[in-house]
Amino acid sequence: MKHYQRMLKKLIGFQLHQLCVYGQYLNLDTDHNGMLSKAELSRYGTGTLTSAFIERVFQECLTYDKEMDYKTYLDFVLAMENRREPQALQYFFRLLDIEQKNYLSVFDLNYFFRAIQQQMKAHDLIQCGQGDTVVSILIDLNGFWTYENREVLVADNNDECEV
Ligand SMILES: [Ca+2]
Repeated sequence: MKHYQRMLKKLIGFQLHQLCVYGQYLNLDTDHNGMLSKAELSRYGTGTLTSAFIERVFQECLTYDKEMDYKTYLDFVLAMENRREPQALQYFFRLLDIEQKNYLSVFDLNYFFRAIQQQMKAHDLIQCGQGDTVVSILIDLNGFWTYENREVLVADNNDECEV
């Protein structure tokens, strides 16, 4: 019985999540044409994805007249929400490997890092409330790994709390 309840809870949670994802899609589609443009997708989440990354999504993923349909959006959301899963990492690797060499070169890393650099100002660093973490990641290898481990711990806790 408990097993059945847990399954039902999971199924309801999954369907609620699907509804949420579709609701987000409709919210992002501000011109109501049923598709997402680059500008519309750039408002995804906290609206802080770099234009360099959004550009790569539209270059590599299936689009129609440079607009994204719900199926492509769903693949994008699944990857974004499951960044630790091999399938998601393959999705991102395809986007990060700009010249399709099957490895990430300094050129690829610089391309994405520059975009972060260009978008971050001293004011952002102070206002974001995570300035110390950002500085630690950028200047100290130990800081980077500490942050990485913190993320894993938070994700593990979230797994246990999920519906
Ligand atoms: Ca639209």
